[in-house]
Amino acid sequence: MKLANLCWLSSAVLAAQSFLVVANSETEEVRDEAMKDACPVRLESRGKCEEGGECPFQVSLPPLTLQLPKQFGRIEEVFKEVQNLKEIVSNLKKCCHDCKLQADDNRDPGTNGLLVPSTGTPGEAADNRVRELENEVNKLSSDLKNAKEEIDGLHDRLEKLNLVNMNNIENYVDSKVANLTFVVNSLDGKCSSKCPSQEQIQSRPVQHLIYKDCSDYHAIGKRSSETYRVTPDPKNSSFEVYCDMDTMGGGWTVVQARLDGSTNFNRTWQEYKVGFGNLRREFWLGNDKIHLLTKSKEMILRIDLEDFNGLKLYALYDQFYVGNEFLKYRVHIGNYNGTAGDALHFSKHYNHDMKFFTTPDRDNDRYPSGNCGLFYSSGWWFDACISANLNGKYYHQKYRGVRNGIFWGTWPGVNEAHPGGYKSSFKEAKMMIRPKHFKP
Ligand SMILES: *[C@@H]1O[C@H](CO)[C@@H](O)[C@H](O)[C@H]1NC(C)=O
Ligand SMILES: *[C@@H]1O[C@H](CO)[C@@H](O)[C@H](O)[C@H]1NC(C)=O
Ligand SMILES: *[C@@H]1O[C@H](CO)[C@@H](O)[C@H](O)[C@H]1NC(C)=O
Ligand SMILES: *[C@@H]1O[C@H](CO)[C@@H](O)[C@H](O)[C@H]1NC(C)=O
Ligand SMILES: [Ca+2]
Repeated sequence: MKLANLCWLSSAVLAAQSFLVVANSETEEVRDEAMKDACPVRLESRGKCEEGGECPFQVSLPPLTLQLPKQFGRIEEVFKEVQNLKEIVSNLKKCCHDCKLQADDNRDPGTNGLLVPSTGTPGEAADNRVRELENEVNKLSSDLKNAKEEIDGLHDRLEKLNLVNMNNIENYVDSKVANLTFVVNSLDGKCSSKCPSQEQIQSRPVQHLIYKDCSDYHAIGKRSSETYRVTPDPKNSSFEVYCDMDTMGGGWTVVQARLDGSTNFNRTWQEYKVGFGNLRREFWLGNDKIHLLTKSKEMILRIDLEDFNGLKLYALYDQFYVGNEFLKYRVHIGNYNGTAGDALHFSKHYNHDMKFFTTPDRDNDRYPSGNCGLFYSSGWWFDACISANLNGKYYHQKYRGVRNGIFWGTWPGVNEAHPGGYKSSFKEAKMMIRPKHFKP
């Protein structure tokens, strides 16, 4: 029974380790011949057990054949891999050793032969290596220098291109917009004069749901000077304007007014952009709005001035266009007509036509060593700097010092003033626009 147990035990242990065991664990009778194949453990007696001595029994265990699970097939691969790893590790070790020796060598050249294969002495080898490295570094740094020079060159060219192109583009866009405005307006005129049906439609009030400027209110019979809502660009916002329905047939959209000094005109770019002041008193309509108004129709400009002596004069310009903010609100001023003199085109050296807008915080003027807007505390289309400035400080009487008041360079008596003497100021100033093809 002991042996059967042994057999069962061994098979159980093996089975527990998930081995397939050929031996049969069910064997009970070891001596049973039929079972011999199943559990071929043999027990032979060689006599009787002596008391206190050894038992003359002999157990023969059969050779064991174990079927290993297929995962064990990998063992071979693993062995190979381990072998490889061992080799790599030993190479690394050797390398490390070499490195150490090399490092020692560099500190103390010529003490060791374990260097890179070389025909010369170890010291020479080190020198060669250093020289090689030096050469490489030199080559790299000269390459880098070349690259830097090339980049700098490209950068310069790019900057030049930028400047040239920006100026070209600005001029191009400016002239195109002016041209287009002109073409569209002349087409408008042709259509309304040649198509009676169109005229009929235009006489209907429904046609005037959108009022682009004050002349459209005039066209539907509005004759009182006051604020109206206009939409110069149907795709853009509408806003309030003050309409002058009295001067020279009316229909004027007022873009600037001075009459009592109640509004400060020493303002920032942003304030001139959106406009400021009180539409019924003193104000700047706003450069964005002036742009939209002068873009929607070809406009003329009228400037009315009155001094403290009661002298009233005007200037009329047959074109007035202000570019958008990207073009720094560059102004286009047409030909002059009127009584106040052409101060906007004063001379070759003082000419406000085609000038950018400048404010105390944004210098786009033609005066290289300073900001005209800051000097004259005003936002204006400065040259270098002024022959006219209607946004200057409001003085209630003559003043001395910097000529930073409202200024019109062709006003009677202006040139007789001494540099340090009194300067005349203005009681009222007004700028307003109306479509060129307006018919009262
Ligand atoms: C518009 O452009 C044409 C040429 O394309 C030119 O002849 C004409 O004078 C321009 N008109 C204006 C108002 O600039
Ligand atoms: C105008 O405003 C600027 C700041 O934008 C200021 O430095 C300057 O003193 C002002 N000028 C006057 C006359 O108030
Ligand atoms: C409206 O007009 C302003 C001023 O020119 C411009 O900055 C803005 O982009 C316009 N908006 C649209 C929707 O066209
Ligand atoms: C100037 O304006 C007056 C009045 O509107 C007009 O009679 C005259 O023809 C204009 N002169 C020129 C050169 O346009
Ligand atoms: Ca300047």
